[in-house]
Amino acid sequence: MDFNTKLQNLMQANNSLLCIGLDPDPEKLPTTLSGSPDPFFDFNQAIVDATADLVCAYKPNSAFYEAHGAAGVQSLKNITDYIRTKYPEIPIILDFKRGDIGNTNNKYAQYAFEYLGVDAITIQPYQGHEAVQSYLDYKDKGVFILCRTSNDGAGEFQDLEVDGKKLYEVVAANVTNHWNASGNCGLVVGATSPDELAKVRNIVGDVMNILVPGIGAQGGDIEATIKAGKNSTGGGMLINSARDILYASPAEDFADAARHRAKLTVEDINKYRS
Ligand code: OMP
Repeated sequence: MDFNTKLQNLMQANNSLLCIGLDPDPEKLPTTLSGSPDPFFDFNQAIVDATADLVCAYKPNSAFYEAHGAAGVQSLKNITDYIRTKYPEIPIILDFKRGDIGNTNNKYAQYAFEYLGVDAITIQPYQGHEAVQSYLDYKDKGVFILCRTSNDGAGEFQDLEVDGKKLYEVVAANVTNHWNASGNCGLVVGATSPDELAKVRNIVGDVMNILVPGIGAQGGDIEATIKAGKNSTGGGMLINSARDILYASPAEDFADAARHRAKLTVEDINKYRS
């Protein structure tokens, strides 16, 4: 089953646009996990088991695993294998924001789609359409392209004017009109800039999925985000939250607390979808 169908099915089944970021940080993990041979796996497994019926996807960010070398990459492999086996209906998006010449992108794609077996990835568009074709050729996989990011300095390049348009608007238009021949592209737009999100939705039309990080720990407003980014059926967005849910409690009850926070987040999101 291709990524978009898998995502759509789960959005409907769970009535959810929530994507939980699996970004384990050793300094924030409950001390009860400190004796474990793979604390990241145990933490992620508990979070996934507690929230599987509340999400439309999980998004592990590769940095949190790569930072710990081979053991970290093994933890990432362990949790992606676990989700694919125990919850095959849940899409996994590897957040790694790669981008290089095509010959090198082939290898990044092999790592993500074949070694880890994830359903979708995030990439950066700086090297252009020809270079990212390596990813787009995996027609069953989702490819989320950075468009207008959530960080404070996002505008330094992304808001530059090119032929009367902002660079992020050019990215949105090119992806929609030229990159999406197989229908497997999505865009990343931060929840911290709802005006830009509304412009991107306007450019991409109704069908394209937009991955929206920046609610929760980064302070993005859920009402403004949903109103700006939803499509005509109240969907077409994956609203990502990591720290706010993962670390809702620092204690042994962390998974229950994460479930509670995730449930409130889904309810809050759904208030503004219709
Ligand atoms: P929290 O701020 O903890 O909810 O995590 C946000 C996650 O989304 C992190 O993994 C970020 O790397 C990622 N992210 C952004 O925060 N801003 C962006 O513009 C893009 C991403 C992303 O591509 O997911």
